[in-house]
Amino acid sequence: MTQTVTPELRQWIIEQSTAGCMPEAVLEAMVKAGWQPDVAEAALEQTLRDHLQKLGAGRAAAPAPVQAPAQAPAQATALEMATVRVPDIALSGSPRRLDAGDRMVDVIISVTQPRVVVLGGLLSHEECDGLIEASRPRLARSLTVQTATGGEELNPDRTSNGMFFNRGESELVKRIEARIARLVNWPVENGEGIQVLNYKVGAEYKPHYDYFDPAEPGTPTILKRGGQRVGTVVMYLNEPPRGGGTTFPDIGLEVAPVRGNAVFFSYNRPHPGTLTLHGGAPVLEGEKWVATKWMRERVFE
Ligand code: PD2
Ligand code: ZN
Repeated sequence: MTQTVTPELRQWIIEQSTAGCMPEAVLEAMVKAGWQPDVAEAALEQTLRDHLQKLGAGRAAAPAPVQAPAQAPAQATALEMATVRVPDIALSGSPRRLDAGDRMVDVIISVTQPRVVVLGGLLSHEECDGLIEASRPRLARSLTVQTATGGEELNPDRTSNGMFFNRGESELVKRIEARIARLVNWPVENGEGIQVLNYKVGAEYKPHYDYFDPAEPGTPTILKRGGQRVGTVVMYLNEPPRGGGTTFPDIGLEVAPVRGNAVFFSYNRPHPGTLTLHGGAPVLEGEKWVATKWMRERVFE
């Protein structure tokens, strides 16, 4: 049976990709809809390649019908070109423990869609206390990057106090940054400075995405420095007796704040389809201290 790729299918592929769907998901949907896998892959490949070329060169691509699977081209495929690399933890073979260079870290939970990994013992108790004490005198009511202008603003959804360390500003900060970089396979230079947050009873961080919203007018200014955020590590520095978990509403996951543990998650595009909506649940008793490390696509100066 020969299947011919129609202009409507090409249009649909472009719409899905523009809406933030991953090429793999578009391919899966095509196969489910009855397209032969090799025809679907060739159609996707050709359509994305033409579309990327059109965007890049500003000229229209000739709508050539796609036939049999093409010979694998020597250069990067359009699928590869459309795939963004993000920080990730080497979990093939389901290791229980990971070598973070100067310390072994436990894998407590790992989720693939979205990529979320809960790590046990990323920090020692002494390191947690060291971050808290170094940050305490510098705490101020948390600001959030204001995507409307690229500046910073008080955010009512985030009722914590916080501060940023400069990257590499102390031996402790340097050691933790090197450990995270090795674990998530992402350069230290692409990381923002570690942020420490302190939540009192009732304080919370309502569900949000950590990437910058492309629809906001201030986002292009923010992205000039290192590009998009593509990964987050939230480290728990203490244990509130009740409340204060990190929630992922899209996947029904709540990570308990356990001293020294951390949750890592990544997002390959600034889109809710990444399922990385997450929040800090209200602290019900005691206080909560966390340190957050955000990773950018490129060097963050
Ligand atoms: O403190 C948390 O659990 C939390 C939750 C969501 C921190 C962040 N986001 C963050 O720092 O981005
Ligand atoms: Zn967040």
